[in-house]
Amino acid sequence: MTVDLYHFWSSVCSVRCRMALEEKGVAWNSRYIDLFKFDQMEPEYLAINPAGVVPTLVHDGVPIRESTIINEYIDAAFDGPPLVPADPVKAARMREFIRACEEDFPAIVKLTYVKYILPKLRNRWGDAELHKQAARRPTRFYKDIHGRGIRGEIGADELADAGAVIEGMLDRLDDTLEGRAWIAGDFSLADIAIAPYMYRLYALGNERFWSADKRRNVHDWYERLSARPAFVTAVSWPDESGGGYEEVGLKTQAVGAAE
Ligand SMILES: N[C@@H](CCC(=O)N[C@@H](CS)C(=O)NCC(=O)O)C(=O)O
Repeated sequence: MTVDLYHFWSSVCSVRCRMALEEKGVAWNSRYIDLFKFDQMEPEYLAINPAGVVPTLVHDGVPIRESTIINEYIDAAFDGPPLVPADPVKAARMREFIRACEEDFPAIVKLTYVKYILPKLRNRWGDAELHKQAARRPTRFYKDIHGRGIRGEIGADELADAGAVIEGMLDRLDDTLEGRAWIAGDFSLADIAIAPYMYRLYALGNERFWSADKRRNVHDWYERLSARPAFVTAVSWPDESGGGYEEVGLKTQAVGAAE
């Protein structure tokens, strides 16, 4: 049996799948797709993921795409602790939460792009190359974000809107966690779906949004979440091009929620 994960160190969607694989105890091979070198648009990769995004899981030669679908697949296809609750109502709650996370994804991407990805790309490439690569993106979503980002068109208003979406996400998380340890009751793919967003917010210096006095439930849950070995392994994948988050002044390692 071969399990290959095409992924990138800091990609939130890749973190999701690394965490699910670790939680299940699946042995997997790393196929590194360097988004800062535009590997995601190489023909060999587009052949298994025409959208030119990571991650892709390839199990015995069969590609599975979309991080939340990959995680459902990982849970169903491999032995190990279940990551979908057996109770159908809890499973439905889990999927509702994951769907909401997907809807909030553009807000995380915008914030990330301006504050972290673009500075890293600019350290490596000039404007002409960045414009050229933005135009090559197979999806309208990334053509738009990368194109406007490079032209400096993702301005303060749009970032403030993204911030409001993230505040709403944290409120929803805090409400959902009232009286329970994990989002769907049992630890599940819902906790894994939002885990990398939290880590990214942490890296961007936003963990004050879940300080104990602001969002107590999120604060306590993040302490539990970030103590899980699978979380630590998933978020600690090295930046194989060097530099890591520190290169652009961000924090690196979350082991327990910071105040
Ligand atoms: N809905 C997809 C989204 C995948 C996605 O957008 N991945 C990002 C990294 S988190 C990516 O590959 N971006 C490519 C790029 O920036 O060109 C999933 O959940 O797998």
